[in-house]
Amino acid sequence: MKDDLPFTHALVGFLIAAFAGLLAVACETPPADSGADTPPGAEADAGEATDTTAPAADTTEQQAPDPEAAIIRLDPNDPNLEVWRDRDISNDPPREPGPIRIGSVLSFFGLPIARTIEDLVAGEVEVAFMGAPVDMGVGFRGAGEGPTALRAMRRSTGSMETMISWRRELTAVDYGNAPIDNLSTERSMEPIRRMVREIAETGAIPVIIGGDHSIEFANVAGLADVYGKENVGVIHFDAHYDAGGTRSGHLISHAQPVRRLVDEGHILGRNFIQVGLRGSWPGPEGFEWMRENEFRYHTMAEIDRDGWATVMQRVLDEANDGPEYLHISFDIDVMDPAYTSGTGTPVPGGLTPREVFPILRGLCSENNLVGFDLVELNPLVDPGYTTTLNAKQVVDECLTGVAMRKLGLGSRDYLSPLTRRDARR
Ligand SMILES: [Mn+2]
Repeated sequence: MKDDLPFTHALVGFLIAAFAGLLAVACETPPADSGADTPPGAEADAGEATDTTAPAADTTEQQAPDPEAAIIRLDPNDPNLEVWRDRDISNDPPREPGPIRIGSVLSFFGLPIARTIEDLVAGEVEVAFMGAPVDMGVGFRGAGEGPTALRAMRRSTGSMETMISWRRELTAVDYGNAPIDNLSTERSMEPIRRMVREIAETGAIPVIIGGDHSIEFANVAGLADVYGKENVGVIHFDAHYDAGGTRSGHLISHAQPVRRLVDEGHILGRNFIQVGLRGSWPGPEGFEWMRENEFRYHTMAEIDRDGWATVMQRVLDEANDGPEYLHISFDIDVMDPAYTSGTGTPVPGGLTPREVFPILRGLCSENNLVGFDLVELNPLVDPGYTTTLNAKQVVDECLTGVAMRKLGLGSRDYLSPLTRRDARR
């Protein structure tokens, strides 16, 4: 009998909590339309839909539940409250600044490692990879392992399409991972943004490997800090538009970075170009919001009707008709799940590698690329490493484009004469 007591207590506690919950629901007024959008059938979607159950302001005599009362606050007296924010380099041996080559340590594409801003400057680094292993923005584990998976991939770069090896043409390093709070997407944004800013301030291109798509906010805000608000355009490759409204009160998750960037004034809607949208989200409200904000977007429906060749030219032309600086945010789920099952919210009917690789070379060679992120790679659900392999190639094609531009070959049509039939002697 004694053993049953804790269970009885728990049961009573549960019943009280359940009753209080019912009461709270009964007291709630219907949610006001606050920009949150829920499409038909969104509940059944894989998790990027927004939540519209937030209580509206209550002016009646009935007491609305106080959302603050349910929040367990951070302990302000924890001596470790903020220490995670800075990368600890105190144990590094004294050395001259500059990129470090360490034989067997895994790094993106086997690149040398940089630890400090001084390393980036001394090495005249042009491209600095960084990991941003956030996965709370999806709501489950896995995307945070993306940087580790990509570092473990084979190191080869370049391809016979162009016969250009970006690793030979560009000075690139692995700048390590951004410090994040594993338990909070909100708290992780600032240190990622700071690290992006550090890299961009040296003139290098940050290539940020996620991590879930919440980091697009930190990445683009960090670039806008350096290049100026409204001076950066973004190509957002994604099955989802990621401009959802408030979600259980949260203003950042992998479904919301675009909305925050526009709402905070970092990027103008008309400088956002969305490619690959499909599935059940967003519904009409989301598309109306994009139209009001002058977004340019290309759905899979448009691609299916007009053909990829046509839509690809449209996107490349639109990218040339924008601000001086360009960031590309590439959600691996823009590609079809046949190629990218290893991601959190796959949607059938996506792009193929054959479609994605040339547009990335074109965009990265024709534009002044100042940032690139690859997000939503989840190696824990990637049997056969198919997704990781494609993710690596996505990054590779973009940097090939950057190298093409440096070599004066910046053109969407450029291919090596050696691999073109029409150039055969
Ligand atoms: Mn996304």
